[in-house]
Amino acid sequence: MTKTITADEIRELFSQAMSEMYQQEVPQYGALLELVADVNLAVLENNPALHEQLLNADELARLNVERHGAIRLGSAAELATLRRLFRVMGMYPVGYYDLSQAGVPVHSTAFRPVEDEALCRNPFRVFTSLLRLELIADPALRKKAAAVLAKRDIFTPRLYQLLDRYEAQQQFTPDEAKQFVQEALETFRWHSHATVDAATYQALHDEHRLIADVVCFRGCHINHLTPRTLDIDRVQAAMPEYGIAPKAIIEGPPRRDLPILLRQTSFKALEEPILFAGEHQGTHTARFGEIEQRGMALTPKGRALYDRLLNEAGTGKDNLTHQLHLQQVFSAFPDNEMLLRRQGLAYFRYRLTPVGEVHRSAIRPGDDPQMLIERGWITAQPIIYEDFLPVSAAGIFQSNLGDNTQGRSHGNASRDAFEQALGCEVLDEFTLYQQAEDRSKRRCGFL
Ligand code: OOG
Ligand code: NI
Repeated sequence: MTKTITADEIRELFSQAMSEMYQQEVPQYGALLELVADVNLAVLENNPALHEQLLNADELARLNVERHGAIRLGSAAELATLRRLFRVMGMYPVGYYDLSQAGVPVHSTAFRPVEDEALCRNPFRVFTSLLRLELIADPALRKKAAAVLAKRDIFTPRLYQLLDRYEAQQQFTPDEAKQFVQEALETFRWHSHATVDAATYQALHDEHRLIADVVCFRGCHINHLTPRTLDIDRVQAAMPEYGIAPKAIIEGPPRRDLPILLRQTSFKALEEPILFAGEHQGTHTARFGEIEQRGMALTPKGRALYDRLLNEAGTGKDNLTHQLHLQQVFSAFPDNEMLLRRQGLAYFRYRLTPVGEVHRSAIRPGDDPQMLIERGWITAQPIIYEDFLPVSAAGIFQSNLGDNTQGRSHGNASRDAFEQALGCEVLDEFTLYQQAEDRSKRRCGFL
């Protein structure tokens, strides 16, 4: 029998290869990785309780391999092939994000693993956006962009062969997997030669910087990679020391005892030399670095409260004022595990304690988990949020598009069109978290 390799293993190889490539391409990302590792180590040293909690929740092992990336695609066909590519690595599209509300002419999903074990091993995610050509106002420019995109193929011929082979066999040999990782990497690589002349680039750029970024290159270069930190405020404060200029404001909820959802910040995109068709020299800014701190996943009820408070808080100009204001507004969001649980605001994963194991047969479907916790038979751990936030994503996009791109609010989501391009429906994040919680309840015996 030939040896095979699992989707988890291929994802791990790919995520590692991608990180190495990006460190070569954007050395500041390497500096950021060092800073994040230093801060994470210090946090764990100073906070044995957190160390213990992460260890028990199987969160510690994945911390150092954990990252997400982002790409922007130009056509439905590209998105459909990316879906095939990510499937090989056990990554499926979760969620629909409409960025047009923030004046960014794309809509997006996140490809990520969905099963507990896969997430625990390596939760590599790729935020994947599709350009919406129909939002280009000038019809001539729209046609031009479509024509340029129609001429490119962002995948290598060998990659298509490998995808066909994978789909026929439903598996790869280790050697095929190695080839697959190499070929897939080509799609995400940076190309300093633009495929258009300077005038076309400028026209697309003037319509929206993002359109030039998507349309004018041979591939869908990875535009950032994001390690996970345990203390984003500390990383943000230390960035200048490491020669990195952070964006003004940390996106997402404020600092809390029990972190919720996702907090993010980034450093500004680099200005990189490019060569236009016709050999004119120019520059392009697209690629940057980002960090994130993840907290617990919220139920629809918790999320509605988050969205309401975030909206109420608005955005501030400097981080300190903004964070203080956020903290005031978010005092309405319980920061206590029992309240979060009892009010049904967040998802939890339940586990039997050794004592609980002994009493397993006495636990009945419908038992109140709070009672079981108080007896010391089960523990509840928050389920970590594995997804993204549209308002934060818009803030990250904006910070790299120059501060003068104000929201042109097209504001019309087009989920059907996105799913048609993708070739399937996106999975619903809330359903996935609910299923994870329910599985854990069933294992304990009270569901
Ligand atoms: C994606 C921006 C969104 C995040 O983490 O929310 C994002 C992009 O700039 O292509 O990466
Ligand atoms: Ni990101």
